[in-house]
Amino acid sequence: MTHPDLQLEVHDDVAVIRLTRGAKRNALSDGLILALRNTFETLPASVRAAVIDGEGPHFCAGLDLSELKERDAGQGMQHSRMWHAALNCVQYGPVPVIAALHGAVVGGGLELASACHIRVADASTFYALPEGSRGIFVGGGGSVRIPKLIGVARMTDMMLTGRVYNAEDGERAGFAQYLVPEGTAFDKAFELAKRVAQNAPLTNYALMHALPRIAEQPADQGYFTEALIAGIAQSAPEAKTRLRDFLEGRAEKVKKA
Ligand code: 1HE
Repeated sequence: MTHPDLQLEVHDDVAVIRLTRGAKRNALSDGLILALRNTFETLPASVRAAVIDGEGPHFCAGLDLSELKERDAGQGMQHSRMWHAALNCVQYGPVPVIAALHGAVVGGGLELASACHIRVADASTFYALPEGSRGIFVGGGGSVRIPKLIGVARMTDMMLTGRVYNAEDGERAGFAQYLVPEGTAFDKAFELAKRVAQNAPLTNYALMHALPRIAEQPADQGYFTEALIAGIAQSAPEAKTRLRDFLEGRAEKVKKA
């Protein structure tokens, strides 16, 4: 499914998915959300990692407010479920996704960013949840994912008071794992994606699909699930080759940070 506001480029094993609705600050229309879902569902098999970024001065202004028409409760619920399905395709899709953030990362834009596996923010980035002021609530999975990044107390404060986090405070709070100079988020995200793409696919799969589920399980079940996925990962031929490479001095050592 192609969409005029979404661009997919494949650079060898890295896909670059770009919101191209800069004039509207990459506001997410229903069509764009569906196209995003379709893009993650149909990524070429050669792709091992993805970068998502936004054209223009802002990453994403969230829900397209011009589409927020009169909906009854059932339609509102279905609309939110549509977002859930799409952002689940980002989080639990085929490959790790790295968000390159700049400018506004607000509302549904922050929900999209929080569905990604790594967030790289440049110094122009700011984070907000204006839903509180617009008389609505998050509906794109934000109440599940955002507290996992910054905690329930910070999210509550943001929505109650309209608090905006700048890039530096945002990184400290846990929104982003990397903070880079203005204008360099995409380059850093792409560099990380190239690195991520080198991992054994089963390791990446375990990190994307097993780790978040294990983290939600009671400890005893978590240990058991961990043992299962650890056994599966190390039985892959690629794992055996990589271990042999290390033991025979061919693999990179861990270097001091
Ligand atoms: C939009 C949207 C939008 C901009 N829907 N059209 N999100 C918000 O409440 C954030 C609303 N947006 C803003 O606060 C600002 O636009 C920004 C801080 C992101 C950017 O400011 P700025 O000065 O660079 O741009 P602008 O002049 O405000 O916007 C440029 C155009 O984009 C303008 O349209 P134009 O036809 O007058 O040029 C804006 O109307 C349009 N635009 N943001 C529609 N969001 C699953 S539930 C999720 C719930 C939410 O996400 S609620 C939060 C929605």
